[in-house]
Amino acid sequence: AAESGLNAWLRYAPYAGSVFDQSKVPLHIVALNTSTASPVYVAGQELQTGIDSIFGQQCNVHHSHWGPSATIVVGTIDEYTSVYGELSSTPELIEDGFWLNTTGNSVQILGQNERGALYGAFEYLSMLAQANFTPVAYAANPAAPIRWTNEWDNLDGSIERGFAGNSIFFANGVIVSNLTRAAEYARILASIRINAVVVNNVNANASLLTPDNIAGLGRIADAMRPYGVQVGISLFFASPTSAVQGQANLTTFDPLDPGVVNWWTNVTNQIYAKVPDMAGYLVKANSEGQPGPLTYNRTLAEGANLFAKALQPYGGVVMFRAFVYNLVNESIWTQDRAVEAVQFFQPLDGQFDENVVIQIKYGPIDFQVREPASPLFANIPNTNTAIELQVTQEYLGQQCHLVYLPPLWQTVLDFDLRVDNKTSLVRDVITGQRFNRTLGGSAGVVNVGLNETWLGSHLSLSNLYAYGRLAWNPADDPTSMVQDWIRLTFGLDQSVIDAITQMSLESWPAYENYSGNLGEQTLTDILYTHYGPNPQSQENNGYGQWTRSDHLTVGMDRTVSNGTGFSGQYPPEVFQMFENISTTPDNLLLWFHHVNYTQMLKSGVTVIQDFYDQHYAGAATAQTFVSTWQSIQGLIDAERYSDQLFRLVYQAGHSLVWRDAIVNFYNNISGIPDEAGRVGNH
Ligand code: GCW
Repeated sequence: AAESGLNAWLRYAPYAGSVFDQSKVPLHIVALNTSTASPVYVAGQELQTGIDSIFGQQCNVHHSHWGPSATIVVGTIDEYTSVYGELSSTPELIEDGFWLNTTGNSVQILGQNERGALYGAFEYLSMLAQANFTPVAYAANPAAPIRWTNEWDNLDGSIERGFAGNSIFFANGVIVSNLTRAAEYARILASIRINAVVVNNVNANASLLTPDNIAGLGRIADAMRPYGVQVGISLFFASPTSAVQGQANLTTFDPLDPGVVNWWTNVTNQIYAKVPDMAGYLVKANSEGQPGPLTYNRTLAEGANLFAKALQPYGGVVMFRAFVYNLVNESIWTQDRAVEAVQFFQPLDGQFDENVVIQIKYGPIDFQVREPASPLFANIPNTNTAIELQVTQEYLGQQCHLVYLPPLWQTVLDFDLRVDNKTSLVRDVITGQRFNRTLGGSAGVVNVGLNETWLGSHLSLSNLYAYGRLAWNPADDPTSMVQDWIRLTFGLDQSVIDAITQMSLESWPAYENYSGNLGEQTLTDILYTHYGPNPQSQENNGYGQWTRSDHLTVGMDRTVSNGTGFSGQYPPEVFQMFENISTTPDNLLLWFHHVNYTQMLKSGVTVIQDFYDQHYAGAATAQTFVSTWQSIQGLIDAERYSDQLFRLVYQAGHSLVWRDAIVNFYNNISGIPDEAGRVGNH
């Protein structure tokens, strides 16, 4: 059905303009590969399907030289030149890049490799689907080689922090037999140039490594390979002692023990026998109860390099997570979970093998509505890095709230860390540009499920779409990304584009305003659900997501002069800015400073009054999403219209619950009245 969400933004809705114009779009497609499982072959099919669907025009697909009339040629640049001869000028392409030329009679879509050719085909189709017939000729290259998703799928089929049903990969401890959805997911990911998926949860289970499951991984890889998407897996560090059926059972998982080295080498060899192009391993070690090298007094680098050495002969990479922390004690003023990553990893800079990438969450805590950029990006210049973003809205409304995330991600990607007093944007660190690294990029925690919308709500797909675009080009613009996505998803009506653009761009600021502003973090239930307001739960827990609120004061003192010292983990210019209240931006004030509720903000109101005002403002904005959505009734299909309306009405109501919970909490604890008289008993 047109309403089905399975095609995501690859809907290829019929073109409303004049009849098919062959001078604009050639009738013949030449896909320069005859193997049906190759990305170039798939690109030919995709072009055929797309053009048929958009223009109602059937094209023929050829797989070798075809020349009598204009064609759309898709293939690798090498194959093209061997069939059609040299190009007049050779575009500069790196791995996965492509050349798109629509200026001539024929359209050229030429990849540096097969994957690049497929990306180019999707680019061309995206233009056609948006009725963009402007002649173009350009080379497009990725900013970084690592453009991965992480799926937190458990082998029993459940998904940690997944809000769209059960796994498309696993059920009952094994890989599902029908992998149609895995192939469909790969298609969607290829269209946004994602090149690998880590299919199982970072809280991993050793039983993934049974011979049967390794064979199952081979089937997943086979399903995704035609789209140029590779498979990676998360590893449980203590697998050698886990009595994995079909594997040796050791008495130690010490990364320096020769038997352990052998065990992982052997398992890695078994995996590559079934998945010859496996992307690599993702490892969460010594974090949140997971075992790791520290268990044996080995360093995190020794732990990471154990896997790096096993993968090295195959060209695989280890994504080693920086999300390593010990529980902290709130009664000690200087304890702070935020400082731990730099403490663990900075001393190891330079000790990781070349095929290790440290995967760093955007902020030092955990996917909060606002965090400063993780200082770890500034502290390991001799190590490959990737940023970890979260598409699944764990703390941010779990897909029941519209929250368009790129403006949040941009605050980190565009942040200038001023390493050595030089421009050092996070986005240039992860691409390897700033410190001259060849490996790096992005990992997005997506957690798609069997739900027909993939993520649980139609509008949340804009986050996945934009994640892919940012992985390719971390400087891409949130507004143009969401507008392309709207046109592809909901059509070309200008009022639809305007309405959804406005809601999307207002959504993250609104959510921040009603769920915890001024850098206080998302005041949700910290202990378990991470959903709905629970300001009380921020205190007295070992997780360190504290606000240190009492009847007079609020905020975490992360200064060097009087607090946890976190601000000192940034290079000098940034440290100076965050160390001083006068130069700390209001939106991070309570992240860095412990102040009186009566502290004056740069905006000219007190902290407590700003809590009241912004929580009211944020919830008020959420009310407008309903009427804005209603303004496009009839301009999009009824099914998606009503499905999303239901969610927006819910969000509007829940935003009031958020607002009232938080303003009442602070009104009670501080006893300070709201100047506007909205809060408390009157
Ligand atoms: O955000 C927290 C989540 C955990 C998650 C962990 C992590 C997979 O609440 O569910 O575990 O982070 O990123 O490892």
